[in-house]
Amino acid sequence: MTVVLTVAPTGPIATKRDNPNLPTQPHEIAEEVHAAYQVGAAVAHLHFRDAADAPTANLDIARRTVDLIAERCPILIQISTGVGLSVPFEQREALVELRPRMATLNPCSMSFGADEFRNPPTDVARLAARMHELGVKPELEIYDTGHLDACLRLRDKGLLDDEPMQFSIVLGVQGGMAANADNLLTMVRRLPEGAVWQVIAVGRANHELTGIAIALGGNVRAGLEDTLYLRKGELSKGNTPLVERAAQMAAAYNHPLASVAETEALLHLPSR
Ligand code: KMH
Ligand code: ZN
Repeated sequence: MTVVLTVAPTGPIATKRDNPNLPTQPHEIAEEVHAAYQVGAAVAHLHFRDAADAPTANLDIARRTVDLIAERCPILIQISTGVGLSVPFEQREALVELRPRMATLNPCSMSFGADEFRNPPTDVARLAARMHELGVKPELEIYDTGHLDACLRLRDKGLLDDEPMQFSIVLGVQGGMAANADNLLTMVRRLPEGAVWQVIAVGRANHELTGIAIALGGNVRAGLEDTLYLRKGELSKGNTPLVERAAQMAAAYNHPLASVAETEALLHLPSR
């Protein structure tokens, strides 16, 4: 049983004030992704920042970052269409025009900490259809049981590539499910037959839930998007210590990390 390890180096919320090792600029992100690839990550989940470090869907910045990564390693690129809470949906959805191998699809609006994450149903359906047209594999971000149901409705309307469906079970966002094993198990049990899934455990429970997900046969994500700390009170010195820790956990459970080629095959990624 292999584990697909995704690095999420940046995210939409944290700043260098929260952790000075957060990569925000294209060359910084590319260096961190390359280091993650070298310790076993097969997928890079990307958010972009402008010159002032604010979240952006700017296509030039996105293209530059993806190119810098491609110069360094063949890791699979997954662009976040979540982008940032203040970025309009029309800008977010344009990122899939770059035709990354994968992109996230957030099916529902929700509270997100003190803010709102707006994913109106008609916009989500349009983005799903466009990703389907472009051959961009969706990673479905589910923060609650109703989000899974929304994805199944999109599938039933023929708007999703369901061979196989790929889910991120997101735990620990204030506004979504709390980060505990009970919620993770509930979601895993509800997934459709044949689905591929990973856990995204935000905050303090990141380490424990990553371990539980590996034990259950799931995939995992590691990086500063999900936790800024290696352990309580100790900021992670970049993404590599978090990615290494997840890789070590997979090794301890005897679940080898999936290579890029194995991940492409597992997810039936359309070739480029
Ligand atoms: N930031 C995570 C809570 C996305 O980028 O589309 C969820 C996430 C979603 O990674
Ligand atoms: Zn993200």
